[in-house]
Parts: sequence; structure tokens; C-alpha cells
Amino acid sequence: MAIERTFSMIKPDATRRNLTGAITAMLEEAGLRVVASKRVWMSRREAEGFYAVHKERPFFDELCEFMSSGPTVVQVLEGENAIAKNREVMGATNPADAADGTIRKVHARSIGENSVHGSDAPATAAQEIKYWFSDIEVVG
Ligand code: DAT
Ligand code: MG
Repeated sequence: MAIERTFSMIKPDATRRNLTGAITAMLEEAGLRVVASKRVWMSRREAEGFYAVHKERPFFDELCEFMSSGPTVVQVLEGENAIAKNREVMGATNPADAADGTIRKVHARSIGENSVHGSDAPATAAQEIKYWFSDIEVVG
């Protein structure tokens, strides 16, 4: 299996509850390595750009409002099969449906405020990493 990189965010509901370390530890325990990380308070416009793929969805406004409501930690994760592995450790979008032991099952409060983001495919991973990081900020 190839070494991949994926993009991850620790969302404002989690940074507000001081869960940056706890969530990062769960990612590391799953075998993912943090090769870039920074704390950003994104603007509404940055949130809209990042989530542009969802702009026709009914929850788009709520999502962008939430994502710009406080600090987020944006990260690049590296490891074998990193994209799928990160999705696995995150758990289902709705914490009520997430498997036991996943980040969303343990920490998320609702489908909207669900603690973490993770890229869903190689093309989106590349695009999302580029949205938040320059090449020299990613140190493998
Ligand atoms: P995921 O974050 O698991 O990839 P997604 O890409 O379908 O899920 O949606 C992006 C985010 O939008 C999700 O993490 C939380 C929010 N969201 C999705 N469905 C929602 C809904 N029905 N109501 C409110 N927010 C929702
Ligand atoms: Mg998604």
C-alpha cells in the first residue's frame, strides 16, 4: 500500500472544548503522522471557498457560519492508506451513526458540529492541502 497524504481539520466545537491534543492523539494512535499543523480562525469567505462543493446543500450557510465561529486546527496527515484510515478513525458524519471508539462517536455533539474533517479521495486531499498549506509548510 502506498504512503499517502490527507487533509484534516479539528473543528471549532473541538478546539473550544480543548480537544486538540486528544483528537491528535487518536489520529497518531491510528498510525497517522502529523506532517503539517497550524491553528487558523477562518473567515466566512475562506469557509465558503473550502466547502464550495457543498454550496447547493441546505446546510451550507450553517456549515460556513460554524466553521468561521472559532479557531480550527488544519493538518496534513501522512501514512499508509492515509485517506481511508483517517475517514475510519473519524467515524460517520453523524456521530449517532459513528462506530464505537471513533473520534466523532467519542467527541462530536451533532451532525453539524462533528469535531473533525477529513478528505474523501486523493484529488480532494491534494486540493484541500493546497488550500491551506504551501509546499514548504509540509515537512514529512
Ligand atoms: P463529512 O464531513 O463526513 O465528509 P460531508 O462532506 O457530507 O461529510 O459534509 C460536510 C460537513 O457538512 C459535515 O462534516 C457536517 C456538515 N453537514 C453534513 N450533513 C449535514 C446535515 N444534514 N446537517 C447539518 N450539517 C451537515
Ligand atoms: Mg466530506
